[in-house]
Amino acid sequence: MKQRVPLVTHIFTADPSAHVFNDKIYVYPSHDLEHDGEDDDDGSEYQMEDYHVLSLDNLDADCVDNGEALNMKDIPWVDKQMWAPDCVCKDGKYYLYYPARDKEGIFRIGVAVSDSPVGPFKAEPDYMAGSMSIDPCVLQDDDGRYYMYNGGLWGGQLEKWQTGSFVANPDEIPADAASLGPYFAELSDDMKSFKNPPKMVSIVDENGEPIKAGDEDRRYFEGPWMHKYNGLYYLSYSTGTTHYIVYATSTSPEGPFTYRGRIMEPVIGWTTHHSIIEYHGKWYLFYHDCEVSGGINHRRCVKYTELKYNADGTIQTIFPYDHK
Ligand code: FUB
Repeated sequence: MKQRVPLVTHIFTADPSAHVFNDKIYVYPSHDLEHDGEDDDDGSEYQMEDYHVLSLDNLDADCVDNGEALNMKDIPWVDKQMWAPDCVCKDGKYYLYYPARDKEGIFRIGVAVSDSPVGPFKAEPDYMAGSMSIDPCVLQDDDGRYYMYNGGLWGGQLEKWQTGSFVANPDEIPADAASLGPYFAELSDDMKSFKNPPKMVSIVDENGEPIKAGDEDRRYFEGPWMHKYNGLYYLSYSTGTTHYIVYATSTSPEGPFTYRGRIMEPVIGWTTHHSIIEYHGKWYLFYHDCEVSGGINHRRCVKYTELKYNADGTIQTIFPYDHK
């Protein structure tokens, strides 16, 4: 597979969560559906209904679409919008975590289980108790614990949960107030519930001051990913309105995370969403853009490129179209 070209083009795919299971690469993307509807700030254009798992035997192999792995028609609590998923393995079982709107229009996180990394996945009948918002990603830590990070502003409804309950029309957060972070929760042993209610992690600057809500180049918007490098926890995420992928680090999975810099400059299309994996001693960033569709925001394609660290653990910024 070449870098910086779509993994597949027979369907539109976005929000790639990549993992290495049994020495193969598996990518869990959203499946963008084609339609002619308008875009809005609520993300109504993202009308996904199912998931397909992509796989690569190695980085020279063709990418395989393993077919439909889960469809919303088989999930009693889901009304619409199966957005960015993630998958982890525990004791030979694969757990697919996905956000979707419930029958009241509120985003929740569901879980579905399979004996195979490519599914089919069987969904639990209800969403995870205490879950809210979008974009789950799960880290399997070195000690065998599993942590979920999730949340997204605007269409992802993160700002609607500031009181602990869902508020349909919250006041705007002042620009000089601390920005919201993603939620963090440890998963229970059954992988289908949280050990404790999710709590927000804090992202701070080099002086330990919270990144402000008005700091749109650095504040958290959506699409969290968590990986570890040399024992440090790297929380990376999209800044949404400014279209960067940036990162912050901590010695603890719960943070606080200190902002460190930019991983990728904007891609073609409004959203930017990624994951990071190590494969055979090198590091790779999986991401999406709208180059193939000519900038149609809900017709995205998943790509990957190499990611490089500096000796001090900082990440070199990627310019997504510089190879051309
Ligand atoms: O794909 C729908 C939404 O767009 C995702 O949940 C966000 O991260 C953004 O990529």
